[in-house]
Amino acid sequence: MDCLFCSILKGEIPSTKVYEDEAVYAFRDINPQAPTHVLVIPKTHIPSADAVSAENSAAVAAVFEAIPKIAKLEGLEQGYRVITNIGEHGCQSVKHLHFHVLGGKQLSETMD
Ligand code: DGP
Repeated sequence: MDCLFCSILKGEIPSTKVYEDEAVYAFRDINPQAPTHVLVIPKTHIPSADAVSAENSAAVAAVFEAIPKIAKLEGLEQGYRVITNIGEHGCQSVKHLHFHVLGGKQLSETMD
């Protein structure tokens, strides 16, 4: 399977690690949209949030357990935003479930 984020997990493509545990990897987005822009991914390949099921949702829980730790590491005490894009209309470009953690400034009120 040809997956960019699986290649990052294998170390075949370099990334700037922010956090890692047995189930989760977090690294800096190559094209940051805010002072902090971290991508948080499960180590298991799930194509998108639309493919989450009872069989794989533990990986998603692990991501959301990691996010507050990452926010603390990044000094996001004033708040932050977590986004996942799904499919064409959602502008998902990498087909490996990932959550954008954005912060470090006052974010806009719009989400479209
Ligand atoms: P999305 O559009 O939601 O699928 O987000 C994919 C993100 O992945 C996008 O913000 C840019 C980022 N990205 C793409 N290629 C790379 C890469 O090779 N390294 C890193 N660190 N980020 C990447």
